[in-house]
Amino acid sequence: MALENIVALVGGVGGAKLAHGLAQILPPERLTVIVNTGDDFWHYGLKICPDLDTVMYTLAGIVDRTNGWGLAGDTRAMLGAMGRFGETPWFGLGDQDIATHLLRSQALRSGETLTQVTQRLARALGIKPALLPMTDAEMPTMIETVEYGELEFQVYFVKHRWQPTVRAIRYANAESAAVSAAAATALERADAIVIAPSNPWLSIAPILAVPGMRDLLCRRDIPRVAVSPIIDGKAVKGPAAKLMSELGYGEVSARTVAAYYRGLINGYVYDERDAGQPIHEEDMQMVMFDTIMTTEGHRAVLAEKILHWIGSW
Ligand code: FO1
Repeated sequence: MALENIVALVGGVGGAKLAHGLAQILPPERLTVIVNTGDDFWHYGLKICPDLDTVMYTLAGIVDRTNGWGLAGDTRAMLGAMGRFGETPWFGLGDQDIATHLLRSQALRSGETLTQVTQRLARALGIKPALLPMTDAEMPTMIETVEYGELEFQVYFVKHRWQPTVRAIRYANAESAAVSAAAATALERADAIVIAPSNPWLSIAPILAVPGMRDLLCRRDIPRVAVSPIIDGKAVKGPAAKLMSELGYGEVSARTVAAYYRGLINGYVYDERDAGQPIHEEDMQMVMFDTIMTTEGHRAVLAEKILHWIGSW
């Protein structure tokens, strides 16, 4: 099957790596990356979009490779200066990173949509594939915790280092959000959907919660594949495994993630390190690859294998 147009659904660091792999092997006009914005928040008057920025900096080759987010070589002088006023900043805003937030906040305040300003910033950084927020509306992910009640996503994730016990997750304002026109057009033209190995509950579920998104994804019979973020019962990065236990999904495994995506995907990629626990799901094709993307080369190899596999269906 000829796969012209590919749409990737991605969250933060893991998602950015696969998006980068796809960007390395596809002509830019054939790739659209739709990014979770449930993690977005206003902080010191700035609109911060961590996942959009992580993907943008990764595709531009300027991301901090140690953290996987933020800018390489950035400094924290502004946060230091906050100390003079008695502030104890908990969110690591880099001095250069603030330029992105300032320009974005100004654009939003003057009436630009998040889609418009994201495309403008990405283009300025030399990014050629379309990089789109899942919606132009604010749809913040809210985390109901046992210890602190409901927390904004970044308060849970960064301030409390995702240690509180999660009882439930809510995608606030979802009822009045909509898929942006640009994302809807990309999905209508898509020949395949690739769901990155991002956290299913914190990164992918908010995208799926945008009204109309599931219909757009499932309207036509095209390959819709997800890559497991769980390898050998552990999350590659972040709280996915911890959340699975807390939300009562039972076994922490690649198999549980496949079951979670039931009804949405028709193909599933899990890691060959899980060969000992083969996965079978009705209406899902399965394949095992080496999914750990330690180098830029690995990202492209995984992206190539996925596209080659779904191209052979
Ligand atoms: N993650 C952290 O763990 N600590 C931080 O201080 C932090 C700052 C930060 C600043 C800008 C940005 O774009 C991302 C940042 N992140 C930070 C990452 C981010 O909060 C999370 O990784 C994602 O929201 C989860 O996908």
